[in-house]
Amino acid sequence: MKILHTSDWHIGKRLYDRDTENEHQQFFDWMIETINQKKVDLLLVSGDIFDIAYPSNSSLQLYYRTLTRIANSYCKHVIITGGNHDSVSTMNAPRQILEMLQMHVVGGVTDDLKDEIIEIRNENEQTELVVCAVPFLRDRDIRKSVPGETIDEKNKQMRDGIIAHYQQLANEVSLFHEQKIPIIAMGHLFMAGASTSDSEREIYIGNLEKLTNTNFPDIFDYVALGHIHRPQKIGGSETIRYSGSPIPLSFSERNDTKEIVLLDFQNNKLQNIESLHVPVFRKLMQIKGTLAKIILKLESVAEDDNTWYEIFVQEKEYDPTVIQRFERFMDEKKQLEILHYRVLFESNQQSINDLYVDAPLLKDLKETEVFERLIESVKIDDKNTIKEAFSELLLSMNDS
Ligand SMILES: [Mn+2]
Repeated sequence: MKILHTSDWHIGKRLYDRDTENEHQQFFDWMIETINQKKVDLLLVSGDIFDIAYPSNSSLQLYYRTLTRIANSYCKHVIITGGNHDSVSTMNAPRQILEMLQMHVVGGVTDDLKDEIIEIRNENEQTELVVCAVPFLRDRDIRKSVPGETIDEKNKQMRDGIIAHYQQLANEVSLFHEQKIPIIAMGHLFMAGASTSDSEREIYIGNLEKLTNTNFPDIFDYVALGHIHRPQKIGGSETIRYSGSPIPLSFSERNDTKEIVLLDFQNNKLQNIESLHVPVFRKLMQIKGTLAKIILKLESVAEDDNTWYEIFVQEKEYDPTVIQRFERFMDEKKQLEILHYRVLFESNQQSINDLYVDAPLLKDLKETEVFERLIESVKIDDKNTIKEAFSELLLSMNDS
């Protein structure tokens, strides 16, 4: 039995003002081709299907079109879990229709743990594999909040709650394990030592109490993780992995190799794990330097170049003509896809222009960055407590 592990599609993601629909479409084309070529039986998607809780109609259309194409491919089973970006109700809405296509959706935790246990059966109705499809675990799913507790206590309880959840599932499926049926767990969470990029919501990552490999019961043959956008193994283990996002979701991921993970089970044993590199559908490039250097570099770009650029012009001395000259250059080179640029001067000129060129746009800042700027500008004794309270509020907002 061949299984494909992917996560963090983030359908509907925008990079600055561009949507990534073309890139997603090209990824899905490639993935379905790969499914047929490699004869994949089961597809696992570990959370963050959509970038936002209430996706646009065109995002939903792309999702359903892709699922329909998968239903008509070699792959006969699909398991999808909700991530922290996904709304439980959006994910669960088409659940019953998708069940008819052998597609299982676990949008969020329910009262019944068995909803997370999915048996994959062969033509003879024998269970060949069991998947513990754990969605993103929200605070309210696993923890009772107590007034007055500190964020450290809260984090520790969250971590203990996550560990207990996996342990309960392991107990539930232990009979299958005794019958030597392989068991896979899914998860959408942050593990200690994971290397992050700019595009995950960091609130969860701020937790002091982190999960490690030994927190997973050892009856799981493989743990298919989502949430972190760089593909990686955790704690040197081959079988506890993040597949990462299939397309770069921020310029900080511009040099990462994206992948999906192919598992091969033979005679109830995991025989082979292979990471398949996703082709680069859209190159992202960041250029930093003086205006002269940047123009020189962009001058030599090929006519049919479709790279998306992020540009930082850095000059030593203040010169108001730099912006004008750069904008004129961009006017002449309209085919260049410059998504974002900023002009910075090293010398500290005290002029109104300075404020203009140096201030980042509000839309380019994250909520925490805006709050931190505010906190740094006022006199408060205990800034850390205020920042923690803010993170906590954000967390509960994003959880709802
Ligand atoms: Mn994600």
